[in-house]
Amino acid sequence: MKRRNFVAKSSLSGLAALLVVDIIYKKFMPLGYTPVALQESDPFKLFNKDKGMVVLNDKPWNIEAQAHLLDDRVTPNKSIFVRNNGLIPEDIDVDTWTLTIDGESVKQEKTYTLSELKSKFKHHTYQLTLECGGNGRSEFDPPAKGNQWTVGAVYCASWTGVRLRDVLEDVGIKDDAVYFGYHSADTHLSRDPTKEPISRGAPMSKALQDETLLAFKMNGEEIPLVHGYPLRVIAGGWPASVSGKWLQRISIRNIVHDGTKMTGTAYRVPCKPVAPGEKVADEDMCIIESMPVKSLITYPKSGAVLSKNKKLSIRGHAWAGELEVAKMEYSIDFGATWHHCTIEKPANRLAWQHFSADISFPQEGYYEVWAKATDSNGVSQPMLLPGWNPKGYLNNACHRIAVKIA
Ligand SMILES: Nc1nc2c(c(=O)[nH]1)N[C@H]1C(S)=C(S)[C@@H](COP(=O)(O)O)O[C@H]1N2
Ligand SMILES: [Mo]
Repeated sequence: MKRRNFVAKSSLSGLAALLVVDIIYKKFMPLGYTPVALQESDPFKLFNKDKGMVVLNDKPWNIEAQAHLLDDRVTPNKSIFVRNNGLIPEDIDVDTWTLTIDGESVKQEKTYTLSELKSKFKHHTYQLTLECGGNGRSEFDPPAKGNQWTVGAVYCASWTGVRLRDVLEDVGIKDDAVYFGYHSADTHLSRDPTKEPISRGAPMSKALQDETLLAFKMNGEEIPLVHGYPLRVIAGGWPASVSGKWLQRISIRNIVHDGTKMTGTAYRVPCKPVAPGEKVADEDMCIIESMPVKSLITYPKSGAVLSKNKKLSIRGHAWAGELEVAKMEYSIDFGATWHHCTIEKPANRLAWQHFSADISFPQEGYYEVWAKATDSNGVSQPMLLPGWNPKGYLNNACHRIAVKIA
């Protein structure tokens, strides 16, 4: 990994932001000098991540968790994956940070300071599952370009903020509004200020849900810089790309938002199933909305060795986009037979649900534990791969861990 490049290209204020505190005597610091704290540092330190996280890309930063790191009921920052399309903003000044609501379908454009947002509207806290649309991409064949996420691009944190709906009510929205689109402070990889790294959104029905927040806190604290400080739109249950970090502007559109990564193959899949590798016409691609049912065994870690005559207590989480998980099962015989897990109700709508089961193994040897969730519409996870699509989205195949009984 080219860590040195990263440091050299960052401005001094950017470095200060990463250090979290100001460099007091920065006027005496030699030009081009890298502070010791950063020389010694690595992405895990920069972003406060667990050493077990896996860096998939450093330009831009993309870092994923592993199943066993996601064992907490509410994911702590150290295990939260990082997905950036561009460069993390530098020089964030919360005192001058504003959010503007504009677009064809607002009665009149309006701008709020952060403190206005916080004081004018009621605060709400929800646990919300965010999964990258490309989570699981690494398994598709033919392979899809992009970050090769395995299973770790998902988390459920607790978010506190104001409802987007309440703010939109205050602004005044016209009857022809169909979509919202976000605009953020991150920089395009080319550093071209006229280009946005990403600008996505969702239909008004999603904007108006109780749980769609303009969040300023994650897990009860300021949102970490890399996760969108100081303001982020959060749309749980939808591809996490809808949850714009470093939020500066929301446009209320009278058309489907046409921002960067809303068109072509970006976050879109064939409307009807296609054969692997098949070319799909643009008009036959549909925008991903609610994410599919999925689950993750977070304990034990794959590769666990157990002694005979002992029961294994597995646990993990399951989620189903905008739906609830109705049933959770496990198999130790490659899906030939399935057994019930206990599945809890979600803390709130769009939060992942916790499951557990006690498993007995008939004899010594190698086993795989497979986990399968079924949503409230009766739709289950596929055992291996779901439908192929050009960019490798929506892989919700059953999670599998290896267990040895010795
Ligand atoms: N401004 C901005 N928002 C963004 C992105 C980005 O690159 N820039 N990436 C999106 C994508 S594709 C994902 S999967 C999530 C990742 O959120 P996380 O880094 O908190 O895990 O943020 C979304 N919001
Ligand atoms: Mo994503």
